[in-house]
Amino acid sequence: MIKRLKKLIEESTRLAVVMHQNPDGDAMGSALALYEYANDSGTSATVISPTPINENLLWMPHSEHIFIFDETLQSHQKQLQEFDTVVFVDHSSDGRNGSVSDYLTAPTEKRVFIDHHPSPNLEVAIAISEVESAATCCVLYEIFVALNAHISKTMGTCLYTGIITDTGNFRYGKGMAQLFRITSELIILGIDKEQVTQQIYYSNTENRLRLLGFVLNEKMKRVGNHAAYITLTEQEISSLNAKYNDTEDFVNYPLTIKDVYISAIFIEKDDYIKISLRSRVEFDVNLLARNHFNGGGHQNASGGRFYGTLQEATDLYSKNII
Ligand SMILES: [Mn+2]
Repeated sequence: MIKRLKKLIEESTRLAVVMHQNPDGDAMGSALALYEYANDSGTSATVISPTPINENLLWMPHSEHIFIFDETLQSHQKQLQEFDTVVFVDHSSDGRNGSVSDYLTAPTEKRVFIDHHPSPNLEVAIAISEVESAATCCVLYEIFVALNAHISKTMGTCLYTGIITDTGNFRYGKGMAQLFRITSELIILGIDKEQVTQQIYYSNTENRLRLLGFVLNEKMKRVGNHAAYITLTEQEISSLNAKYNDTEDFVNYPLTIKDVYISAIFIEKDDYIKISLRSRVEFDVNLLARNHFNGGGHQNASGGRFYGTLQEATDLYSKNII
């Protein structure tokens, strides 16, 4: 399978590496490392993002070359038809890359996904799905090793970023033995671990921190003894001079309360409510997202959308977690 992947990349003249919407460190890390690998192999690769990149990830190597797809531009729609081969990274289900899939014309035989999410349903010729891995970056690292590829320091930095962001800096996730082994190998490679940590964990803006203070004080509610949730409107966010992206990771704060095991954040957008769900026990928030919130993800981290009012969304959540 991995040899077929290598052949597919080498035979491609225009390779698209597609990330999911609101790409996180793992999507960016795997896409940008693969970008460097492909270009080093003589294949012209382009990383495609369905939405703008969160500012706190723009320091990542090669991120200045990412193609931010805008569906409203016909020239962008046309550009997607130029790619003969596609690799989807860090997602493998329909709808996760917005409308990018709708405009790509590369045939199924030239499509690949590299992922670690359960229940893949994208139609591809090569499906690399490792649900026991903590990050897509771990899956990709093993692929590079199997291919005997040269892993540069910048590729290592990209992969390490995915590793720490998908595990909350080594706190949660599957495949921990693999994760620590790969981390050790990346450190031996000479990556600047400290630089990545600084960029990811010491990059708050003052406005984001003040928004967090407001959210924890005023907007966090408990459900029973073991769950909590946060609601927020875009108006509240902008009234504190913050941005939607500033809310990333807020959903994890209620989980740090001693007895809280399930957490959610509901953010009212123009025409729907964006939901992120987290748990730190057996409780499966992937199923919760799939069954009630038009989404999915992992057992302990998932997300979705709700078409209705904030009140209806939080009622549905409260009803289904107890
Ligand atoms: Mn991931």
